Amino acid sequence: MYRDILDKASEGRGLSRDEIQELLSISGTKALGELWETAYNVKKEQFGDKVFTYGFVYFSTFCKNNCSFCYYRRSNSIDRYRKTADEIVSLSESLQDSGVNLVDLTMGEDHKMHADNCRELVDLVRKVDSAVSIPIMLSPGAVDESSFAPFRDAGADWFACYQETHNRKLFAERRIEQDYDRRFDQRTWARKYGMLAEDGIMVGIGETYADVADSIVQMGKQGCEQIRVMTFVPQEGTPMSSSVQKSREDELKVMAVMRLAHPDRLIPASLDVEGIEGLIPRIRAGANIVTSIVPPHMDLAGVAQKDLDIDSGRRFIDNVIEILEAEGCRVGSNNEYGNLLNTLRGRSA
Ligand code: SAM
Ligand code: MD0
Ligand code: SF4
Repeated sequence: MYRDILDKASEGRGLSRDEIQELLSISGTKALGELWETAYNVKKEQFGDKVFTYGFVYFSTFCKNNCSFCYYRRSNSIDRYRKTADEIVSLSESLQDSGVNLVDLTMGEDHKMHADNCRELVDLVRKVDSAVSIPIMLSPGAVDESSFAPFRDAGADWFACYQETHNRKLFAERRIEQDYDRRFDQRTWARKYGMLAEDGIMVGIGETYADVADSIVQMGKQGCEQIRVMTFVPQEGTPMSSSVQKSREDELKVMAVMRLAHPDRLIPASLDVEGIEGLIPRIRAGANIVTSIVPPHMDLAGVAQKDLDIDSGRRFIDNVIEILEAEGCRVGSNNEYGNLLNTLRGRSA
């Protein structure tokens, strides 16, 4: 019975793989409401009313890969950009000034940045790190193990690389011509060299509840400090352009079950799926981080939603804070975020 499983989770007794799958299969307004409420309470016990905010700088949209779900896949003939180091530094500074707790430097798998053992990328991280005092997350795709120590030394605190699914067959269909194990190892390597790591999955790419349950279990085992789920948003010009986007409920359900299975992990509410409209439902389902905060009028794109809510400023920090406060949340300070990272580091040491 789902009620017993929810009670078990709220008492902090952990969840088995089968219990995770059972929770993923629940439906109906009453049961879903109970699921979200339990997840929200567990989040509150762990993190109180605090929510942290991450600024997003998608600095190069060039990519050598051909993921079937992604707008930026190499076969899509779109306009692309690559920001200069100076531009990226000043974007990061203005994000810091605006009050976000972290800057996420994200790119497509851009040949130029990956060349020569990621020399340019390491330089870039070093420059951003000397310009800002908030933590840095790096999301560069899959790189060689030899790049991790240089990333860490240059000042990257976090490394994000999402498996999307832990079903190897589905991975092969979606992340075309990419190596499952190499992608999985990115997060192991990041942690081995002293960085924090983020894993993530997508819903709506052909997965079953059994696949999602496996992912949630594997995310627990790998130990990444931050874990996420995002709904796949169909993209023009891609093989999945006419797929149907799953409902918000699907993502919220997975998010809540992640929170119950792994109470102490950071879980983002991404503004990149539904824009600002999607924020509060995700917070109510147990998220404690807001990601994909993008400054307006800087010609920066999102990933799943390349322009939704960006130039209107609706996806910028002031608006996010106002909405969170109206919900009774408090935006955590940089000091509090720094303390949280120290705790996470201590836990994985
Ligand atoms: N290129 C790097 C990589 O793939 O790891 C880093 C950035 S990539 C654009 C970040 C993530 O965006 C992907 O791992 C995927 O989870 C998500 N994403 C890409 N296209 C998406 C879409 N159409 N809908 C939802 N999420 C998407
Ligand atoms: C987000 N668009 O947080 C960003 C992206 C990459 N580390 C994160 C998927 O939604
Ligand atoms: Fe490239 Fe990342 Fe998009 Fe895949 S998800 S095509 S690696 S930008």
